[in-house]
This record gives sequence, structure tokens and C-alpha cells, in this order.
Amino acid sequence: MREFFPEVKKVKYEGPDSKNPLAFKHYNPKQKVMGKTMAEHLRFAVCYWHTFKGLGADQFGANTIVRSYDDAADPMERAEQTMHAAFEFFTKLGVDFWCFHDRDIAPEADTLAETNKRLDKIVALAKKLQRDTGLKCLWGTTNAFSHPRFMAGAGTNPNPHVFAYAASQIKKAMEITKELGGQGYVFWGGREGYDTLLNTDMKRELDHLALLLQLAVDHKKKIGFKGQLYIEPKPKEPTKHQYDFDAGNCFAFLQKYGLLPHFKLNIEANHATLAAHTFHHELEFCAVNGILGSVDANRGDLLLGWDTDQFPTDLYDTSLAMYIILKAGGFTTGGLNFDAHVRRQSIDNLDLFYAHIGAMDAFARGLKIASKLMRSKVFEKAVNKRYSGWDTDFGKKVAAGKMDFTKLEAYILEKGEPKLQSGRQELLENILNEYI
Ligand code: XUL
Ligand code: CO
Repeated sequence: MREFFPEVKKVKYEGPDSKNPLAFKHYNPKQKVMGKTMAEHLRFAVCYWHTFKGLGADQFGANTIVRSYDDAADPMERAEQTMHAAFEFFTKLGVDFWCFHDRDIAPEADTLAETNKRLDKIVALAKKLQRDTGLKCLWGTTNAFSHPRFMAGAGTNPNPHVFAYAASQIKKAMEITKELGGQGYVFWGGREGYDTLLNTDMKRELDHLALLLQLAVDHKKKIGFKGQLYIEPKPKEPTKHQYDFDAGNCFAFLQKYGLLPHFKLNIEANHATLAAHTFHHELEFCAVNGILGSVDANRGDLLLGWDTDQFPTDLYDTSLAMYIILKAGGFTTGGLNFDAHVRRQSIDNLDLFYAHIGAMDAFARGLKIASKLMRSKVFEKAVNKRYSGWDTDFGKKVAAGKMDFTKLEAYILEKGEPKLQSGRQELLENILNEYI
């Protein structure tokens, strides 16, 4: 078999003192942390689109990256080579999962029937490679946003013909995800939003989006697909306003349309920051509402302010994210998918490895730090103390709704001003630094 990444044999754990840039310093897959191995906690996935199909192009210039698997003239031969290269990469890096869009793995043909035949061929190859390597599919998804037919949206398109096309694509993508044993299926509403309200019927678009998701739920049942469905919130890009703006928005939408029992969220760090939230805010919102599903692990750049999809390296982010994930009981079907791409100037194969190794180490450190926070209960104790008034007889009575306005007023008339307490933010931030 042709080797596409000959520069690297197998990335190994060498410990924090290693100076080898192609070794893990912190991610030791078999090391136990709070009763589970690091691999079981972190469930790392490589994404197909950025890692193998992203070749450095941006709005201002063409591809900068040349990959050896991309050299065949025939598009299907290219797709097959890319699949082989991908599994070589997954194996050398040592991740357990991968994620894909339908259109990443097989190029579109002239008709849907031909396109689906191409997909079947590639999926058979991927299935064989999964068997050979032990790799698993974390989730699949549909690209219903790149093709010009979807310029005005998929489910929210003003034209029902396009709605039907999107449905047909999702149908097939769910079927191949099932075929690959996918543990989940993601809906990212690529162009499910609007550029101007002057040409938009918002009510209809929201109803149609919900209908598309309901039809997907029905089809899932029909084919016996057991994976978890996720919605991935994002506030903008490519449209000015995306309907799945943030976790709060998705939660309200899912409740309104009775879809909540069928969906969890896939939280992407850079989407959180685009919505003017922190990554851990979005995770916490999901955790407290029981909709924390999976994570697209990346980061943005606050100075650039667009969806730069950089590899996560910030230990504050990874520690706080893992803290919330551990508090919520850890991943079940979800995991950490690196929805991130190397920079336009990072043109070497080695850069792909450095990027993933750094990100995996950053989350491994985050996991270790989070487990220490869990064990010491340092923040849990501080939070409990801050709310301890609610554990008194009076607090319990108020929380249970047993004190109406008149009784609350009588309480104040008798007791007067409350005693003020410090929020201790600076101290808590200092304590977090000690753990990091
Ligand atoms: C786009 C994005 C997508 C989804 C899958 O910003 O994050 O790659 O994760 O369609
Ligand atoms: Co994403």
C-alpha cells in the first residue's frame, strides 16, 4: 500500500519531559483518570473536511497545500486515495474516531442517483478500513450548503424543490452513517438563516426547518439508526443570521417544535465565541439543560472575529471545558472532534500532525486539571457556600414556592437589609491558575 505520510511512523506518549515534537507529552490513551482511560474520556475524532480536503484556500487566494493523495486525475480514484490517506493518518495519530460530510468522502456526480452510487463505493472502502484499523465513526453529516442549489438554504429554502433535494441528501447521509456504525449524526444549518429580512418569511422558514428535522427523526426510526442526533449552533457565517444562533436558541426551537427528546447539541468553541459567549458558557448551558452531546474542538481569534477554526491550544479553555464535561458525567455518544484546520502557510504534512498532537495534549492536560478540580471540589465548595442561604429553612421555603409576595414582604419588614457577601472572583481566578 502506498504511504501518504511517510514522515511519521506512529505518534507515541513520551511524557512531559520529552522534546520530541511528534510525541504526546500529556495524552497517554491508556492512563486512568477518575476510573476511565484518557481515550475513553476524550474520544478524539479527526474531521475529514478540514484535515484532508482543506488545502489552504481562503477568500483571497487559491490552495497553498499539495497532498500526495490528491494527485489522481479521476475524481473517484482521488476519493479512494484520500480515504486510504485518512485512515493512515488516523492510525498514526492514534485517534479512535473520525467525522465526515457526505460530500467530503465522495464527489458529487451529475445526478443524485450517480452521486449515491459513488457514496456506496467509498463507504464500502471506509467500512473495510474501519474493520482493519478499529477506527469508529463519531458522526456523519450532510453538506447541504456548498452546492449553488443551496444558496438560499436547505430546509429553509423558499423553493420546496430544494427542500426535497436536502431531504434526499440527508436520507442518504443518515443511511451511510448507519452503515458505518456512526454513533451520531449532526445537523449544522449551513445556510439555514437569512441575509436580509426584506426577502425572508421567517415564520415559514422556521416551520420548514423543524419539519425537515422531524422527517429526519422519522427516517431514523424507519431505518433503525441508533445514533444520537445533534444540532450544532452557530450565530452567523455564511448567512448574516443563522437560526441555530446559540445553545439557548436551539433549546427554545427544539422545545417549541417538540423535537427536544430527539436531539442534543454539538457545541463548537469558535461558534460560541462568535455568538459572544465563552466556550464553557455554551457547554454549561447544555449541561444544566440535559442537552450536552458532543464537541467541535477548536478556537477562534478574538482579533479576527470570524470562524478561523484554529486548533485548540488554550489550557484555560480546555480545562474549563473538561471540568464541565466531567461534572455532567462525561461523554456518552459524543466526543472531541477537531473541527479545525491548519493555517494557510502550514503546508507540510508534519503541520497536520503537530496541530493534532498539540490539540490532543491540550485537552489531555485539560482533563487532568479538571479531574483535580473535581477531586478537590474547590469550586463546588465555593459555589455551595455562595448559595448556602438557600439551604436554610427560610431558603428552602422560598425555593419551594411556599412564600408569596406578602409573606416575603413581611419577612423583609421584620429582618431588614440582607448581609452582603463577596463574590470572591479574584480569589477563585487565582485558585484556577494554581491548578493550571
Ligand atoms: C461550520 C462547521 C461545520 C460543521 C459540520 O462552521 O462547524 O463544519 O461542524 O457541518
Ligand atoms: Co463544526
